[in-house]
Amino acid sequence: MDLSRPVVMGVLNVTPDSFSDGGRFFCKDEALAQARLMVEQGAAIIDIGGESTRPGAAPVSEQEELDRVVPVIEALAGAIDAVVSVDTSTPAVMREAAAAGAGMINDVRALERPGALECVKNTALPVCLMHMQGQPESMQNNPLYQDVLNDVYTYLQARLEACGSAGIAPERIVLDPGFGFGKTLQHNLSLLKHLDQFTKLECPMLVGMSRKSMIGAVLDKPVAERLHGSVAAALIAVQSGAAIVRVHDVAPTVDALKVWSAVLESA
Ligand code: 9MG
Repeated sequence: MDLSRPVVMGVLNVTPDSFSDGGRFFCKDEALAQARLMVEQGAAIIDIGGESTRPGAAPVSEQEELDRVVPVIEALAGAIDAVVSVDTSTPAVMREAAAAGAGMINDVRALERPGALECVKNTALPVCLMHMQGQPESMQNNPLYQDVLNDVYTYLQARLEACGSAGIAPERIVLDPGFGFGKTLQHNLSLLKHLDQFTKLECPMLVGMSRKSMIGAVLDKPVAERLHGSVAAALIAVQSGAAIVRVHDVAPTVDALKVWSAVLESA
């Protein structure tokens, strides 16, 4: 993956209960059409998830997750000019997704599930390790940190080390502070303000704030009215060193990044 310039990862939820699109892309054909559209709009990565990780979401069975994501990955891998990423924490799903052609693993639990480190080591794929405090069912019930920046940084550093010990080379790793995952508005804003600090970990950084409640809280707007705020947040993230921005609205984000790049490359 060429990350010499920031790239856009388009979100493709194949769940009936995701927070922002409410299962709009649950049906396979619609999911495929949406993925193709996002690639035409400039997405370099399509992130396919079969289990919602929104606050309060209940877990789904391994079989259900496999049934949702594997057919979509099979149909897309090799058929689109983008990397197909699988958003999962379940080793069996990682394995089957890799066999179906996925080119990246995005794990919001940073390979903490039993067997996940070993499984990823064997796939040889790049992997995103994200910070989350708690689990989606209850993570927004009073999240607490001593110092959010230091706590998240230390956690990611420890997971990077765990990957090294498990034989996963640092060149394969992408790190993500996990906006909205067990964090208050103040935690999220503070992480965004100091996001550049995470570049010291010397791995590409992935950031996802698209349509999240932190944008809603700042703007006092519902999910359907968070586009402009989400694009602003993505720009702040790339300005602070993010290599990948995970978004629902690919076209406006790609345009914003083009303007950002043009300015950066000007004399
Ligand atoms: C699956 N998912 C939802 N939000 C996310 C975020 O902010 N980062 C990553 N890596 N995955 C996310």
